[in-house]
Amino acid sequence: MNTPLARSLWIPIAVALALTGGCSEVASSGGDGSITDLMKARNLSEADVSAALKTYTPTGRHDEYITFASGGHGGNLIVIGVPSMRILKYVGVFTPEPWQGYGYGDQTDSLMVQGMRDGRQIKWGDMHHPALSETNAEYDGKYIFVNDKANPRVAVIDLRDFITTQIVSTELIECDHGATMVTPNTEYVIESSQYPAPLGGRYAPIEKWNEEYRGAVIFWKFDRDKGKIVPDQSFAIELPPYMQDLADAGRLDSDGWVFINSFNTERAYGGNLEGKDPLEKGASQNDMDYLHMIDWRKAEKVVAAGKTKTIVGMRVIALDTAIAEGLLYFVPEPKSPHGIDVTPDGKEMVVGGKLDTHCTVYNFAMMKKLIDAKEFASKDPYGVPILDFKKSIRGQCEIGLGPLHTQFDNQGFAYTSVFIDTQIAKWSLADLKVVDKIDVHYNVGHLVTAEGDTASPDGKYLIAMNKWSIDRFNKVGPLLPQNFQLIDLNGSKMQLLYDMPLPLGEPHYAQMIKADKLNPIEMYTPIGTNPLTHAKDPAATTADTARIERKDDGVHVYMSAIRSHFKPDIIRVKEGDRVHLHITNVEQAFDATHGFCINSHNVNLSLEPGKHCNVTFVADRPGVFPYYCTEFCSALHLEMAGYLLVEPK
Ligand code: K7E
Ligand code: CUA
Repeated sequence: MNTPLARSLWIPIAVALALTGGCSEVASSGGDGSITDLMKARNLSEADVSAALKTYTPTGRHDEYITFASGGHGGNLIVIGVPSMRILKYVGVFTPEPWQGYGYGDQTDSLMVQGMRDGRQIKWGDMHHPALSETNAEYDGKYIFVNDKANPRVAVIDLRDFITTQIVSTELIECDHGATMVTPNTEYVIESSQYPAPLGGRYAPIEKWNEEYRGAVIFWKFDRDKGKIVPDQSFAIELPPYMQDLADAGRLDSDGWVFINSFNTERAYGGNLEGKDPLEKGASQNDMDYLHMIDWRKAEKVVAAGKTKTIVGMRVIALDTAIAEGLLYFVPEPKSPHGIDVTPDGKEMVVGGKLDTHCTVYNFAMMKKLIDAKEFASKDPYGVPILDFKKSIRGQCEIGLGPLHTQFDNQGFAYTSVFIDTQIAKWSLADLKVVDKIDVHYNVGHLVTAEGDTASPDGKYLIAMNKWSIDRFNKVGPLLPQNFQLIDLNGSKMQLLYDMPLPLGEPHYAQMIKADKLNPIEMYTPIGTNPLTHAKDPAATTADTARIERKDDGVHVYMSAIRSHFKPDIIRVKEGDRVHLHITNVEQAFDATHGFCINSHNVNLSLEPGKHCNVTFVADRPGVFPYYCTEFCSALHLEMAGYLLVEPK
């Protein structure tokens, strides 16, 4: 079954070759001519102009939707306006982000510490799946969660100010992928593993795969009032050593359940240098893998009854217990599938075939009936009950080569990304028939539609998140940007509107929310607010209380910032002193942000209006160190500076 994968490489290359003959440049604008002259001068068709009119957003106008896209290897979250496709922000999450001072001061350093794995600082993340917080299975615009697949971690971003406020990680698992997804009222943030390993970071020989290696799904308890994940109230369920893949939470009819698909139920682990089949061959033998169904409400009760063991601080329901308590069921799914997406009404689950040309539509009521009647077709080697495939599905839709992820609109249509065909397929959920297809460029992974994974999708817009861009943009060397393609869903035929290069990582997934559901603050109040607590910092300063105090633990500098000075603008310390800077931006004018940096000390802060930052460092080198404001805040911005004087011992 390696042909489709091989073809995935060939098709874009063939397309590229076909295109190399044609010139795809657009001439420069033809001065003040009429529209027709402009079209001619720039070599634009009517379809081009219609696409431009649908995305062009004049200065001062705002976008209707906001997309939160994963930043992939960049480890940061990207905020994009739709339909203009203007980038509005990168939110620092797993990777230091200098402009926001993220990772260059005490508060954000503490987040980097939360994100350590086994005591080691991790300097990057592989972000895959952002998930907006939900109330009654609708985006509520309050929080967004993201995962790091490589160093399994989950982060919480507060949408009051679009900053990361927490990172959690458990050594229980070594890699995640079914993350992050939320339950319909954000009771839990889901993180399930991908590559099995002995739970808890132990060593076991890989030949002990079947006995010692395991997967797990973690239910991170979210406390909405505090805006924090509570690790002590979280729990995990042990899973067989298959490669669990994507996850989605049931809603409405299927509320209380979580669905996770899987591949490598063959339990292959490679060994191609040791005379065995390569991993991907071993993992593609079976015609069926298993869709996991997990009853998380029942699991909560099992946890409350104390039927757990604790591994590296995490309460874990053992696989045997999960089976005995009726928490875990399997349904066959063809064949090394990829996406799993619950339909808006929560009645059905769509699974993308990946190595199979169909999307399979599972019916929750049918599956639940089999479970309630204890009617099982067989068991897996660990004793997990398996439902009958035919009795669990309503049907299949023939999609094309390499169907992956599915999103929905408000007209009863599903949209599936088709990786190998590099297309988006629009199909009817009611009669399981494709009604339209559109080419994308190239090798689409996820796609996102407006509120497309909630109980009431909006339709309107779709973004194809393409892995390859080949010939779409000017050449920039061998590493090319990703390509987000905006597609209009308003007509009966899908229309390609816009290509947006993204040059910082492979974004994978995104969420698209109605912009007016977001209600971000304009500045921090009261003055001196610490963004991590959203309360006034004990060390907050005003211009009147700015001062320098020598204490047992070092020199404390209480500093205010306002256009166009820092107070104090001279700091005198002795070589070897520990310096604690407590800086408050006392401005209350929208967008009056100051920056603060000191050379050679890795100190760089962003001080938005009302914000308070703390930063600690040792003045271990005698010398004269200018500090200055890094935001061009005023006519006297260049004068907004001062000196750190470190006197030799
Ligand atoms: Cu398909 Cu990580 Cu969601 Cu990428 S995964 S595409
Ligand atoms: Cu403050 Cu420049």
